[in-house]
Amino acid sequence: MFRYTYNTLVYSGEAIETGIERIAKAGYSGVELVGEPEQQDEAALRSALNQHRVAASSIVSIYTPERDIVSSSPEVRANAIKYVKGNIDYAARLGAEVVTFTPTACMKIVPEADIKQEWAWAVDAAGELAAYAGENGVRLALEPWNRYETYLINRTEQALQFLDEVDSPHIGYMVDTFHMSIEERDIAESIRKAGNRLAHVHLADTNRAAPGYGHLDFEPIIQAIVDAGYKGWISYELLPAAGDVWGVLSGAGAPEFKDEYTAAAIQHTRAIERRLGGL
Ligand code: LER
Ligand code: MN
Repeated sequence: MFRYTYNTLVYSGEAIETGIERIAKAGYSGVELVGEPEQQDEAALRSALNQHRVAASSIVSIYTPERDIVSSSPEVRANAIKYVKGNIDYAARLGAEVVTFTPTACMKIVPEADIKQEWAWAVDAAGELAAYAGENGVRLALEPWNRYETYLINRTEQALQFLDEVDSPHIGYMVDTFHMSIEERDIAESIRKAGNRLAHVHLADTNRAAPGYGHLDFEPIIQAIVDAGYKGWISYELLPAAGDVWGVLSGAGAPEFKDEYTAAAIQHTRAIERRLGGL
């Protein structure tokens, strides 16, 4: 049986305790936290985690333009490294296993500097951050993003090349089926290629709604994750259907991502687990 967690990005506008209670009721054993430690009440968070017996599974880093690992500005690059280290500290304090890593600001879709130089900055930063993660008992997960959110690492083959160059056990490859449905030829095949380098999983359907609300066939994907021997968390990172990934969350909100999708997402994958023989 997988360990399931739900990304609280879509719970914006409510107290963290409310989200954790909802997640626990729906049968999850983990909660995926937004990488904004300074905006979160850690005492309230810890108490809700204890009360509902839910683990902090993972931290999703938020790469704003001020946190761009490959910015042409040395100050911004340094700030991005400091930011990810802060998320690693946060993960270590809460016992979360994984921090997500992508070496560009989200929705920056053209390079500022020479792309070979950007790649080299990214490899250096990932090496430094992976070492820091290892010292703190945390692992980084390199998440390729689709072409509308980044230009540097969009596909599995690029991510695996990057990981070869970083060459650290403290950073692995991350699946996000929404991005992969845009960029990969065969999602299951790409997961098989990543094999034991798999470090974290984001499931979402083709429209970023809960699995089952779009047109992705999750069965071969789940089978490939199992065949990879993956023992980490399965997270649902579901987001509203909008080009501006973050803007819509601070607007009117998206109520279906709360009770309806939280319950539907885990039920959908558990049904696949049962069909595949109670993995
Ligand atoms: C973050 O996990 C992600 O998948 C990005 O699309 C967020 O912009
Ligand atoms: Mn993701």
